[in-house]
Amino acid sequence: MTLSRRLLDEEQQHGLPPGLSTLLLQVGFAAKILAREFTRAALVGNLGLVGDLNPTGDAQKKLDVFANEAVVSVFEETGLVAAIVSEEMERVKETASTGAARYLLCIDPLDGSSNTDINGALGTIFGIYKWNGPGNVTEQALPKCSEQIAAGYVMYGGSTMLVYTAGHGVHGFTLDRDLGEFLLSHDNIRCPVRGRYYSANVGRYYEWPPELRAYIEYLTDHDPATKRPYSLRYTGALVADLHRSLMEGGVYFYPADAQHKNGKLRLAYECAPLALVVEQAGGSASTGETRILDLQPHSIHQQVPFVIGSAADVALYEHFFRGANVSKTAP
Ligand code: FDP
Repeated sequence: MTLSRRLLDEEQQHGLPPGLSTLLLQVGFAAKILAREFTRAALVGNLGLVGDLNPTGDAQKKLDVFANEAVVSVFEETGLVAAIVSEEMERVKETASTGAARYLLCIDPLDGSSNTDINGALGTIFGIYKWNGPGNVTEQALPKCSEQIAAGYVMYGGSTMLVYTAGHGVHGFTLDRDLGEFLLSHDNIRCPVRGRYYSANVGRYYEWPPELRAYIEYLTDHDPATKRPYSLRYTGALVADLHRSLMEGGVYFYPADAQHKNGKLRLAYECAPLALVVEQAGGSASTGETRILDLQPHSIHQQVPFVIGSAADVALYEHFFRGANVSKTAP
């Protein structure tokens, strides 16, 4: 089943808001453009740095710039998007159709930039909100995370996958390059309640508080009854690590550390969209203290501490994070 056919069915069954399926199809179109460029980047001189920093201080890669320009033009041409918040743009971008358009798009065009030059997995993350018409653009571009009406990601790995939710479960599509179509490969994805994997930059272990170090001690302790030790999987791309947790169970976390006092990951276009996807699949996502979808962003590039994945694994992280138990025992 193609993406367009699946969206048509969802529209008939659940009555999606007008134009939403067009936007989700455009995600697919953008993904095809990006997948093609990522595949040939090494051959056409499109790897490496531009020389600038993005709004949160990361060195911009040529592919970051390409991906941003591609998604902006693909969504602008729909006439459905009033404003775009992107990791690569300092300010909210108002489109030519701001007056009439219905939606706000929050997007990380290229997740996992450090992987571009080593042929590693990459991603695109997006969240869609209703746009409430004229008014202060900056204020309107900061809706509460729970107001997202659709979200998802694209993963560029061994194959290119598009995973989305429009509030009726989570569905995964794989790009058939010969057909040029995304085909349904993972219908109604459910995140296992508990996994065997954890994903984190453990190189920052000594920058984490004792509560989190105790959590790592717990995960890596030997106890076959609770399937420990957990195995470490960290690709450098949030989308790829999250995808593993979503499919097979497990947990990804990026807490605050010495370099990232408020966490590293961006709330509007990384944490909130993935939180909606994972919750729709039965998992959870929080800062360690507060559910991500309950947050109200105060700025478009706001960073937060982040934990996401299987419900029981996130709950265990939160238990340790609260300092409820800094010994190596579980709740
Ligand atoms: P990147 O900066 O390379 O785009 O989005 C932020 C992110 O990657 C995540 O995809 C990834 O999990 C994390 O940051 C990697 O950060 P570290 O290099 O600090 O581990």
